[in-house]
Amino acid sequence: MTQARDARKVVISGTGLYTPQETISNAELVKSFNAYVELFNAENAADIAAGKIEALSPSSEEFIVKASGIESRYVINKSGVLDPKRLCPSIPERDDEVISVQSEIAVASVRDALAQARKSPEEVDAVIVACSNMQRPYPAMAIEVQNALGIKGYGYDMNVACSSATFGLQAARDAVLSGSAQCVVVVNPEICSGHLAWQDRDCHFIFGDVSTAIVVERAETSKNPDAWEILGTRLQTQFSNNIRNNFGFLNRCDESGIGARDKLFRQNGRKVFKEVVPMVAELITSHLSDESIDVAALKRMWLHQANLGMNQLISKKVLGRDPDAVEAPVILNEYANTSSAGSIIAFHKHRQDLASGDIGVICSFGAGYSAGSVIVKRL
Ligand code: CO8
Repeated sequence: MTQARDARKVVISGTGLYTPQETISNAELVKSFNAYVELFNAENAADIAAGKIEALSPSSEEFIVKASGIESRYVINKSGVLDPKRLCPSIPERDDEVISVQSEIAVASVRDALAQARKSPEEVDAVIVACSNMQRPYPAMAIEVQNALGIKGYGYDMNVACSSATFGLQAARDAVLSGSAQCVVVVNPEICSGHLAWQDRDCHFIFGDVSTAIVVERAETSKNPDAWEILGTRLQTQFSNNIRNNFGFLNRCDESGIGARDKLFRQNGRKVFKEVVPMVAELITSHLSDESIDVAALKRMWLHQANLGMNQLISKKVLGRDPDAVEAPVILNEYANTSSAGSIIAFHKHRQDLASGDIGVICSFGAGYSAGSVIVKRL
């Protein structure tokens, strides 16, 4: 009987993290942005004076920290982002025969996760690349990652913006539960720097690059004593244009829109803040209730890392009081918003102190809108 129950237990048996080597502090970012503003305003002085275009305003470190809690970010390429005449990462294209940069960082994080799970690639039979932006439509990034690691079985890509990791976790758990896979790796290679309008003062500070990976399998096959049972998953989506990116394969069919601002990330940050906080608090609260878990038993919330104030408010709504420093760990001060990877970085770095039987929630939220809640218990 116990064995039969164990066979239905699905666990996270390892997580992995790849962090790019280059960082950009707010001071460096603001300096190069403000140099760009000066250049732009000087080059367009006549049109600005004639009222044809508006002068650009400088950014400020104080605003960034106060509005978001972000202090720095990691990027694949720093020099291109900080060049005021470019403000875009410089990432050379590679031959088809060479692994793509997104798969390369994905593979690094999968290796880290497999080492923690004490698994070899031969023991994995599915790869889900779940993230906001794929480097190309096909062949799927997941199949390239699978090939690079020598994993059998299958791989596919999925995109639910910032919620991709939790949606991937549900897909992985369902596959293991149904028996269609034995061990699934979910990987979140986020190269947000490539989709960010670094020229836009409202959002130039928000994102960073990183890759995270998660190994999902049955409890009975797990070799890691630090495994976390997935007690339940809950996903929600609700259409909104408040976070949007119109980049896509049809762009070339209307020349007038090529290179326009709407082909990169843009948002109405205030509206997102106001609308997503209650949605997420309600998702976590109702999910806990449906799993018959008292909120007092919730030891940790590994939340999506977009905005410090947002996380504090969500935690407060769920707990009914202010969270203490360890209950809702923050990594966005160092990493910025890394889209789907944020909650997984928090889980990766801030779970070792919890005891057997402790319960926590991994929760993502973002464009779509989309939100995902994954309740886990340390075995
Ligand atoms: N420096 C100085 N001043 C600034 C700056 C700046 N950099 N930027 C704006 N200001 C000014 C504004 O112009 C405004 O001035 P005024 O009052 O005169 O109009 C004032 O500061 C206040 O501006 P805001 O109202 O915009 O400031 P907020 O306090 O709302 O803070 C935030 C802005 C930080 C964006 C905040 O609204 C926020 O974090 N909201 C939540 C957003 C969120 O969580 N979004 C999730 C998006 S991520 C996602 O879904 C993944 C997408 C896929 C990833 C793609 C990768 C690129």
